Amino acid sequence: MSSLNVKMSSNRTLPDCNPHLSQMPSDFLYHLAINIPDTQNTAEIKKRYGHIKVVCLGGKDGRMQELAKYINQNVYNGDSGTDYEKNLFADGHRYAGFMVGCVLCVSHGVGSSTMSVLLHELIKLMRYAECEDPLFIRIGTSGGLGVKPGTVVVSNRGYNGLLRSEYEIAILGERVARPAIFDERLRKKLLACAECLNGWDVIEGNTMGTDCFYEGQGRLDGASCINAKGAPYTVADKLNFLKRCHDDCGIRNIEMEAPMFAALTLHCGIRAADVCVTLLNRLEGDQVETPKAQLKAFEERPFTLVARFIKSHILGSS
Ligand code: R2B
Ligand code: URA
Repeated sequence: MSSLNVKMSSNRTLPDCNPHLSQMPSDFLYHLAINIPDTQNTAEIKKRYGHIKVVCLGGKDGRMQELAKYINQNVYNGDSGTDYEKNLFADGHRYAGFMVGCVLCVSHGVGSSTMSVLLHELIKLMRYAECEDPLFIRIGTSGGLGVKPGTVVVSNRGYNGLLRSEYEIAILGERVARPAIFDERLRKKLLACAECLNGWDVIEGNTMGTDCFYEGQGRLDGASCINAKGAPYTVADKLNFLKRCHDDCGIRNIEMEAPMFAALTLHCGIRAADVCVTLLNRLEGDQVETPKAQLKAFEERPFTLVARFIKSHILGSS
């Protein structure tokens, strides 16, 4: 079912990442406000979510609602037969989720901590619903490195701010580092959908995901701009760092979730991809000043690629 050879529990397609789950009689997915009253009989949740094949994730509620609309129009020719405007996770007041056919579009907020809470609960939801090999695709925005604004980057690996391709987390007071690699098969299929696009590029590259938008991404325009030695860092320091990212690590874009997203999905046996449009070239500046209309057009680029992928590889018609 996945690129990882995970051991399955006996009664469902659940990788054995948490042996406690099978001992829990019920499970409340708190941030989604979804109750699993009987973990041994999940027929109801299977009826609602068991057909999901792709989970699309993006930062903003509104963008995910737009994506559901876009998929209804462009994948299902306006006739998905689903109420794609209904926010399924409204009662949790944290994230928004919209179902369109076999696709679930969910917002994850900014950064790894908010997205990881969501991922834990969504992965469990997919498992309780016995979804078969659901694909998780993040559709996001990012800062580019040496690429034209508007370029879409399909990530190979995530890199953290220390330029390591891993996600580091403290578990029980100890450092745990997990590899941050996206699924190769899914990445290749997405890249193959990039033919004949209207004047914009889709490239493969590594993606740095930081915990801080400002100093973490080497910006000079945050409330603070101070290096590890306690001194202000300069334009030259920033450019040196960004060039190292580009030349030594093959990083082509910077956002705030890639290492965690790659690592947690790989660890849990979920095939995942990160597809982000670049809003600016970070070698040329820090401020995101993309005009509203341009931002909308740029944000639609990953929609186009992912919709093509779903149409040809998931629904099998192009
Ligand atoms: C890209 O954009 C957001 C920050 O503005 C963050 O979620 C990300 O990864
Ligand atoms: N999102 C980021 O995290 N960084 C950018 O530069 C732009 C969008």
